[in-house]
Amino acid sequence: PHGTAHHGAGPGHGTGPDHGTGAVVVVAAALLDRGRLLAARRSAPADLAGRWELPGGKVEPGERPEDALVRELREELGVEAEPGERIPGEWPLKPGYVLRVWSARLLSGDPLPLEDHDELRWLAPGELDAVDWLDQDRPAVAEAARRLFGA
Ligand code: 523
Repeated sequence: PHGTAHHGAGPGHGTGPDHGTGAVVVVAAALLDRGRLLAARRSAPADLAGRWELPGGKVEPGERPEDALVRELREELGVEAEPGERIPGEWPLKPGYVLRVWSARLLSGDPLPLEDHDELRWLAPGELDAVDWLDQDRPAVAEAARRLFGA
């Protein structure tokens, strides 16, 4: 999450624009392994710390969203993952930022909270309400669960 685009780059400047609205696209993974979904607890910033999210980050200029997803999972969790289907929908974050979600399959590595997180949990389909998701992630998690778990 510490690429060149992140220093002083505001919405629509430098960081991967959404072709259409000008919003910055934040990609996140519904990362699956053995039928469970990974939830990650944010350690920063203060207003988000302690809440749980689908891991991901901002798309950099010229970067494909799927590539951004792979990069973020490598940086933040130390794993290799393969993006799958896009979860239909787009969820507003702070002004000028939108969240888009892809399913992803764990290829190798055991996720560790290397950056941005202080705890990780693999959730079985019946456990999705067990963590305090960020408000903006809730509808994305629900849609991902519907599609991936038939929940
Ligand atoms: N969210 C969010 N949910 C969610 C993600 C991956 C991100 O609400 N599942 C928000 C949190 C931030 C913004 O989107 O307001 C950017 O996410 P962040 O900080 O994880 O993106 P990075 O890692 O690209 O950003 P830097 O650490 O600043 O480089």
